[in-house]
Amino acid sequence: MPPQLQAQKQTCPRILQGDLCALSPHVKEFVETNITLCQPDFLHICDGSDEENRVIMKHMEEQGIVKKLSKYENCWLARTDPRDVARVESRTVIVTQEQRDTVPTPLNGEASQIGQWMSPEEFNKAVALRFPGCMKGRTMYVIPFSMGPVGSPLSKIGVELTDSPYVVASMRVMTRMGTAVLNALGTGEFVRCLHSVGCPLPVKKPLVNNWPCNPEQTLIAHIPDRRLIVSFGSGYGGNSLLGKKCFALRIASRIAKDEGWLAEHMLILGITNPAGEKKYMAAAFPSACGKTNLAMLFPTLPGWKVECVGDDIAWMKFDNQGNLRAINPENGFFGVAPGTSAKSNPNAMETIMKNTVFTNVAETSDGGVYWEGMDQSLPEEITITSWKNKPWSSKDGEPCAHPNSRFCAPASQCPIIDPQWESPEGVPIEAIIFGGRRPEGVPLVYEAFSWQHGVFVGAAMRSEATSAAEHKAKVIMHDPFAMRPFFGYNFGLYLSHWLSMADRPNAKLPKIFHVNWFRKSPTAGFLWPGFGDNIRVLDWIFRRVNGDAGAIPSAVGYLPFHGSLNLQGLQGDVDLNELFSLNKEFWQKEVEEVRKYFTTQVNKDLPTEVTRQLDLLDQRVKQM
Ligand code: TSX
Ligand code: MN
Repeated sequence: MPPQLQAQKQTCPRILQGDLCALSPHVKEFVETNITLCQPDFLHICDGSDEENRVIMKHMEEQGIVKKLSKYENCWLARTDPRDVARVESRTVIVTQEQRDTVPTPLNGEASQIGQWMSPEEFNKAVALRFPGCMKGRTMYVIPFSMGPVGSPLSKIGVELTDSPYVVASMRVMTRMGTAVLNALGTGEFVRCLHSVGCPLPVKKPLVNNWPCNPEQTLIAHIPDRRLIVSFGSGYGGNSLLGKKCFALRIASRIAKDEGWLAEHMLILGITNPAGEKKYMAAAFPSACGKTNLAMLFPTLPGWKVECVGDDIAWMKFDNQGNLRAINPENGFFGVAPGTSAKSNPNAMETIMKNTVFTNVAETSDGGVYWEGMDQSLPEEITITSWKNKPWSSKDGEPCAHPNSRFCAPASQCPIIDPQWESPEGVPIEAIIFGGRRPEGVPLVYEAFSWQHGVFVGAAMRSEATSAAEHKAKVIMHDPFAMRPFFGYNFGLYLSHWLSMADRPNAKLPKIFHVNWFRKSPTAGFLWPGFGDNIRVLDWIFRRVNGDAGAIPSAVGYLPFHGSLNLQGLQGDVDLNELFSLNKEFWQKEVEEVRKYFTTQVNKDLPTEVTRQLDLLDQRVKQM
């Protein structure tokens, strides 16, 4: 312990719940060290019970942090400080001895777009500037949590210390939390997670919406070598629910590299054909592609059934039989609310009717929720209060809900949750799907020629996004494997790790596909109806995996053979020629853009096999 901390007055917090001495020595030491550092007035060791949750929600209600939504059962609305509404990439870092362990060194001293490094020295300084006394006047909650079903060989345990009751309530939904986890942990290893909103009491400035945060000093740091996550200044989502992006993606991707498995930003779905045959697929999409909607698809093709295992993260490991087994490490959905409707995702709408924490959505005068794209007309007498807690009318020109507003709901409540979703051995993945929002040039679906080609397809992923907040223009951004903000180590090494799966002696490598629901015609709108009709694409993928759907090789990969996509009963007509057309000039530009990205951003860490796959694509495009 640094001497300046030793000199500080040692005070013991009053214990509100739990028994410090009953914790395993490692957990106890982690808690005590951070009590000394953060100096909370109270300590609460979470047991995960209903009663505990009831008390915490009531306590937050009294403090004006959340409001009960009378229209539903046990649903709550939180409004944040408008400065704390999203993950902050600019303040998210990975701490390693060498910079190159975190990020590839870009060419010509450019800044890396695939992660941010901080040195251990700088990290120590940053902690010393922020954490001493940061929980004064507050309660430190100890949250033991399991990512994955408690006791599964694929699961991992974490302990989050936080001074935010909102985090406790959300972690209870998003993870398995409480006494059962401490029992499963025993004296074993766990990921250490420390979180503070960075607002000791009494507050220096009045709070906005009773939402404590410290945007000037926000920092989310990951120390993979120490299996440690340290987050300060933000109470929001991925910044504060440390089991999710910080643990299940960034830290887990590093653990997965060390242990020979994959931690990915992927949904997992089960799909059953009319003959009753079932397969599981995993899919990675950048934001704004409707990942949660696909995870809960309501198919338009008769006889098909889709069931949901997870909507965001997949942990996948080859078993002894060589099958790729996947679990969803999460226990809930932390989904974007705007755009979710009875049309786009009826299953999500049903999931969020009880036991759900909403954040930054609008509220109706009858105690319900509302947002853009909910697609529900309201009775005339109902009025709306915006996420900023102001009366709202559609003429205001501002959205009623924040575009990044969320629902946080238990996965078990999803009407189509898969019967195997908590299976400790995981579900067998037979297809991996990459996708992007590509208005131009990229066909509805194609299949990679090989595992190596598939890894290249993942590495070359791009998607349309609204660029930084300053300008609203749409740009096509690189988002390899939909992991750009979530890599826990050097992306070049990550690619080598993916390629190395092909060297496993008995691995049954899933086929890899790329889909694009968002191609537009030069004259009119979207070429593909999307949503429930995406089952037609999944059906083709299903039959490709079984070896009974036709395909023709093209420059980019295998395309569906003419007539092999089931279009029976499709409302309106689809211009298949346009939807699948390949344009030589477009793909030449795409190759050059991807080459530029690989050369400048991945530089010396790009595996030669990925360069080879790019060269092969280049040659095939030249022969078009
Ligand atoms: O989620 C979407 N999916 C996947 C569904 C399983 N969205 C919404 C994206 C925003 C998060 C889509 N939007 C999809 C899609 O497949 N496709 C589109 C584009 C689109 C929008 C509207 C129509 C067609 C395509 N048609 C009409 O509105 C009638
Ligand atoms: Mn996500």
